[in-house]
Amino acid sequence: MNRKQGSRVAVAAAFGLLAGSLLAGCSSSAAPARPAAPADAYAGILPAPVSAVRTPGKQFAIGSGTALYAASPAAEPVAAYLAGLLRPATGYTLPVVSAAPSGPAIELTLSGAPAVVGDEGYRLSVEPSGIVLSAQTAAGLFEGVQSLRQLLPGSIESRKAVQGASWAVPAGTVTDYPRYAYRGASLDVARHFFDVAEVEHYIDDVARYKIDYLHLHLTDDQGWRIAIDGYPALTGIGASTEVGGGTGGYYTQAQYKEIVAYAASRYITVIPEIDMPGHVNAAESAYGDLTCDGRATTPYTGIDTGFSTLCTGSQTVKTFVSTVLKQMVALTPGSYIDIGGDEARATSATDYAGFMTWAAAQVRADGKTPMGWDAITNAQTGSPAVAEYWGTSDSPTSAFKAAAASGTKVVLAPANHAYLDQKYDKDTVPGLDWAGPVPLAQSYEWDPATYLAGVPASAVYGVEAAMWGETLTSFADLEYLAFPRLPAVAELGWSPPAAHDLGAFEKRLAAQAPHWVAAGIGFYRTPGVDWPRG
Ligand code: TNX
Repeated sequence: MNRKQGSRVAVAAAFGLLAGSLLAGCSSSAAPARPAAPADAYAGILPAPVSAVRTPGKQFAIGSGTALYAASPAAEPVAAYLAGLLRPATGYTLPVVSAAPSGPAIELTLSGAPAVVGDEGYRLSVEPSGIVLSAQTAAGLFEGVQSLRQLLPGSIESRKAVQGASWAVPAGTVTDYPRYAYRGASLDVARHFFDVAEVEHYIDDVARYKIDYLHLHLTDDQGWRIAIDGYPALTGIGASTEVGGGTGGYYTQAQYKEIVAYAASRYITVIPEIDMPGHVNAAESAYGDLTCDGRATTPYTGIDTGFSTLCTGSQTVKTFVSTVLKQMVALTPGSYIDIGGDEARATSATDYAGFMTWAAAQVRADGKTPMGWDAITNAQTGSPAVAEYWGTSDSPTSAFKAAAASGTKVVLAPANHAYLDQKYDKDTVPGLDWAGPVPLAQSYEWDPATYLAGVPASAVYGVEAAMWGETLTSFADLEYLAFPRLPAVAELGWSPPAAHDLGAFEKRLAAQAPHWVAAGIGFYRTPGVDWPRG
């Protein structure tokens, strides 16, 4: 409708109306509507932007003479990143320059963006004469680049030159900024290990959808994945296996720093999670004095939870935990250290509260903010703190509500919506199903602001798409479970509530598919989306 009329309407809103009328028109039909990708590239930007207005009939074509103009030194890394995205498929030189070029250019600038875009937003303006991407920070420019790449044909993602393609960007303007400051993706590298290259690959995957935190679940019963000076057996023994009995693995501290730096180059902050006082069998298989009977446990390769506990009252345990936390603090430029705290069924409630209160204080004493699963609200974590809700009901405990009311920030990862490790439907493999199955629509159809009864919208810090690793035996498994549900959770974190519309979202997804195919991202062709062939 808006496409034909060329009306200057915010595409996100107009698209919602279009989808609504289509669905209404089909309501008597047995077959569900299968939304095709939007013909207007601006309606295909995912997460849906705050405002996207196409200028009909005009475009800017990236060509062999196009330069990438970084108008300030702070814009240079993002311009270089953009060049890295565009050069392989186009085969063009696309020089990054620091002086205004006389010819056609894509300009990245830290001046001129409206104040409303804030720390992570951007304005993208495409005219026949050139493209100007403006923001107040390099992070905002980076998010704008993610939108810009989506306006190009999917083949832009090819890592080999594509002959005979046209690299036209339709003209228009996007003004965009996030709904929530926290848009997380978690990755469990403990149940199955993913090496540095795989983690970096996943960082690139999630960065496309404007995720800004990577929560790395580094330790669990089945594996301890980070080297800690002074405790060599953590990696010697604790890292030597994984679910199913594979060889496991771990990151040296140098490798971990590499992951953190790589994430930072994508404006993503890594949050390390050292899970305690439960989920510690791997550590206890390496150091028997972490248990109360002093005996090392047997390495564990199954998928049960809740059976292990640190001997919370022991000085040996406290020395161990404070050493680990101090080293993680030193490896972490970000604000948060996650101390886990979930499923501590082998720890008494009193021991749990005392121990997690102490662990949170360790983190805070080293200048970081403690984060943990929702049960940490049973301890006195102090303020600020972040509690991540993973339950499947909308009724948190009174301790959780009290914490949220008194300043604890809430990250929402309700398992029946945001757990990417759950099966899509009963027949899909891999995946667990204790909170599922979680079909695409279920991962999208909830509102973080109103989800939890008794938790004010003002306490909601954001959302997280959680990826547990029990059933992940390869990187392909990881992408299969993440796509297309990760974009659903990412959109809840970024897009304004007014843009929320399942039919329009499914069209945006269909528009992503050619990019995924060209980039080699595996995905599940969920029913309900008119996935293009190929
Ligand atoms: C529950 S979510 C867990 C994890 C499992 C996950 C599997 C949470 C805080 N604990 O230990 O891996 O379910 O879906």
